[in-house]
Amino acid sequence: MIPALPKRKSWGILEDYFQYQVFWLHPTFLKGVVSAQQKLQAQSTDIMLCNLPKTGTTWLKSLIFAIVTRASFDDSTSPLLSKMPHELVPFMELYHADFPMYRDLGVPVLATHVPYPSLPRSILDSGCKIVYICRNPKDSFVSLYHFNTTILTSRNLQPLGLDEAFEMFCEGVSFYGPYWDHVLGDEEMKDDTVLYAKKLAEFICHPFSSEEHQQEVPEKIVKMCSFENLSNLEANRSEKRGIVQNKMYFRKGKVGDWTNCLTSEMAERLDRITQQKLSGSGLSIRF
Ligand code: PAP
Repeated sequence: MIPALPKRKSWGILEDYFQYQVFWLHPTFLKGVVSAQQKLQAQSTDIMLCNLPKTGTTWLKSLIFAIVTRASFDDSTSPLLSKMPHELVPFMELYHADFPMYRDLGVPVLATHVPYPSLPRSILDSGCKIVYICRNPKDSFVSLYHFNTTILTSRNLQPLGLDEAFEMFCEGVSFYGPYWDHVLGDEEMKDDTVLYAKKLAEFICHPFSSEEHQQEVPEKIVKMCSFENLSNLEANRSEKRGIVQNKMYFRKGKVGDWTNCLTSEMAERLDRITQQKLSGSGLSIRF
């Protein structure tokens, strides 16, 4: 099937992107997506975390893992203190292609970058909870650009220049892009993380009790999962998964870092595209 799909040069990695359904992917991920679409056996108790790359996967994985496992672990015993969140919450496209029932540590949380309309039918039929996180396109683009550049440089490959990567992103050609076809929601989580952690816990059927509120359990979880805490842990600073160093998932963790990378012309162009693409949808993204 893959050779028949529309193809574009990718952001500098050797493999091209192929357009499957609406989004662009490297063949390795594409095979995993198709296989998960065919084989995944979702359970009604599963919690699916869906989002575009570089929009908050690591942060949300850590928060959801901490919320769901808080009866067994607290902020001094959590596996999050010694393992990278990506090790604790498996990625559907990589793990569930071959192990459709796999749940790491028995925790029913899975993550995927597949957009909603392309999720495996079994997820939609199971009635499981789906949590979607989104981040403004300028910071998402800049984060993806830095990640891509770091990986390619570490492998002595030539990364795509900023202007060319930006052009492709605007055209919708990026890892799991187009960005605009994928997103919904906005970025309140950064402003009041404790409030949104409480809402999240309620939504995934793990609400905090009044006793837990008194003991400030939500606050402790948010602190444990903060960029400042996670990025300083040994497991996230020095370990590696395949060719990717864990510390690459913890760059700055800030809203608005795009100002250090994009010209005002580029920013205006991306804002314009976002406004056009989302107009009439009822969705809004804060610029
Ligand atoms: P992924 O989709 O490839 O797993 P993802 O975790 O979504 O990546 O994105 C990484 C971004 O989240 C980085 O943003 P930056 O490049 O703009 O700095 C990273 O710093 C940020 N990040 C990682 N962990 C946290 C956290 N606990 N809190 C806030 N931001 C975080």
